[in-house]
Parts: sequence; C-alpha cells; structure tokens
Amino acid sequence: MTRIVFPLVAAAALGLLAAPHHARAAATPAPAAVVDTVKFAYTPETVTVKAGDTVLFKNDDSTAHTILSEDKGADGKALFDSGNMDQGQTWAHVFAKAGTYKYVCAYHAFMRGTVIVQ
Ligand SMILES: [Cu+2]
Repeated sequence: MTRIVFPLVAAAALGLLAAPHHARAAATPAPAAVVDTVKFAYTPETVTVKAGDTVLFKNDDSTAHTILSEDKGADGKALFDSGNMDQGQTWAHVFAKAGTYKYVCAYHAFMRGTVIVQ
C-alpha cells in the first residue's frame, strides 16, 4: 500500500516546489520603445513615448556601454543611470514626467541619444 501511495506524495511535493518558479514570471510592462546599442550608436537615436512609459535599452554591441542622463536632478545626481551594461544586457527605465531627456554613454562621450516624453 505505501509503495503505491509514496510516489504520488512525492510527485505532489515536487509539483509544489516547482510552482513558485512558474509564478515568478515578471509583471514588467511591455516597453513602449526599444533602443538598441550597436556599433557605438543608440538606435534609434531619438525615441518618443508618453509619460509613464517604459523604454528598454539593449546593448548588442561587442563592448560595454551605459545610459546616463545629461541633466541632473536637484540632488546633483543624474536623472537616470543604467550603470555598466555588458554585451547582451538590457536595462529598462520608466519615464514618469514629460520632457526631453538627453543621455550619453559614460564611456564614450560621443554616443548620444534622446528620449522625448510627451
Ligand atoms: Cu559606450
């Protein structure tokens, strides 16, 4: 009797252990725009979104880059900063307020992009 019941209990226990992995699927909203970094350039260089939208930045280049706002907040810190992004990494940012947000790469000052938030 126990030989039949035990496998069923074990299977149920495995199912319970596996459940959290499936439930962990992120509730991240779909990005309104995607900026790809390729060959030392943000592509497209300018994207236009609405306030509250998420912009997804991808690094598909062979070298590391960053997304660093040109403007600083009242605290003197950058409005946004992805930090180091190696090849294959992505970084999403929510642009809450309308405005024109210019950004650069902290490693390559000639790399520039703009997010226009309406
Ligand atoms: Cu760069």
